[in-house]
Amino acid sequence: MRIGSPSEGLLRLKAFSWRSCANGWAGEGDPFRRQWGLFQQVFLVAEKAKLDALKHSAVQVVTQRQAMSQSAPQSAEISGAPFKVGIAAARYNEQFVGALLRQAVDVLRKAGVKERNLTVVRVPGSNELPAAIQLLAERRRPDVLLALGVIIRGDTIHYELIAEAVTHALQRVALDARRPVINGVVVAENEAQAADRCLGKIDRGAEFARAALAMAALGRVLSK
Ligand code: RBF
Repeated sequence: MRIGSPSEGLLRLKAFSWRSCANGWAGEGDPFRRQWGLFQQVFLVAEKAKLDALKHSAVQVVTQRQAMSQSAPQSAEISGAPFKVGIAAARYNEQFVGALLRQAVDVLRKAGVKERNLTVVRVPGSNELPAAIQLLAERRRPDVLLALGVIIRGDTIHYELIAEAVTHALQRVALDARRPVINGVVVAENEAQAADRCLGKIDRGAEFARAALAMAALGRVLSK
C-alpha cells in the first residue's frame, strides 16, 4: 500500500510501503518504532487538513508541532507492582533533572511500583551516572535501571564528551549487569530546549519511565 509521496507535498518525510515496513525494513531517516511486536509508523505531515485519505490506513499522522512527543512509544498498561526499579539522577541542571525525576517517579508509582521497590540515588553530574547505575545493579538487583540527567551545550566540547561517554557507559553497564538500563539523559542545545523536554511540552520523564516498565516486563517474560 503506497500511502503517499513527498512529491505530493503532503509528507515531509519519505513515505514507504506498509509491506516493506512490516518486513522490518525502513530507509534511513524513516521514523518508525517497533513496539509490542508491531511496527508503528509516524509521519510528519505538513498539511493535516489534506490527510483524510490516510485516516484509515495503518499510519499515525501527526502535525509538526506534535511530532517530537508523539513519535515516542505510546503508554501500555503494564503493572509495575512486581518490579524493583533503581534510579540514578544527576544534580547538575537540577531544575530540569528534578522535573524528569518527578515525572518518572509519578508514572512508576501510578503503574503500581511499590515504594520499597523504588531506589533513587543522586549523583553530582551525568558523568557519574554509569558508576551509580552499576552500583545499583550490583547491590539491589533491580528489574530495570533508569539514569536521568540533562546535558546542555556549553562553550566547550565538554558536553559532547560527557554525553557520548555516558551513552556508551550506560550501554556497557546494561550488558555487563544483564539488566536493562534506560538512558534518560537529555542532551540539549540550550536551556530552552531542555525546558521543552523536561518542564512541559515534551514529557521525557514519563517517556523514560514507560520505557523502564516495558523493559522490566520484558525481562520477566524472557526469564520464564
Ligand atoms: N553534568 C551534567 O549532568 N550536565 C551538564 O551539562 C554538565 N556540564 C558540565 C560542563 C563542564 C565544563 C564540566 C566540567 C562539568 C559538567 N557537568 C555536567 C558535570 C559532569 O557530569 C561531572 O559531574 C563532572 O565532570 C565531575 O565528574
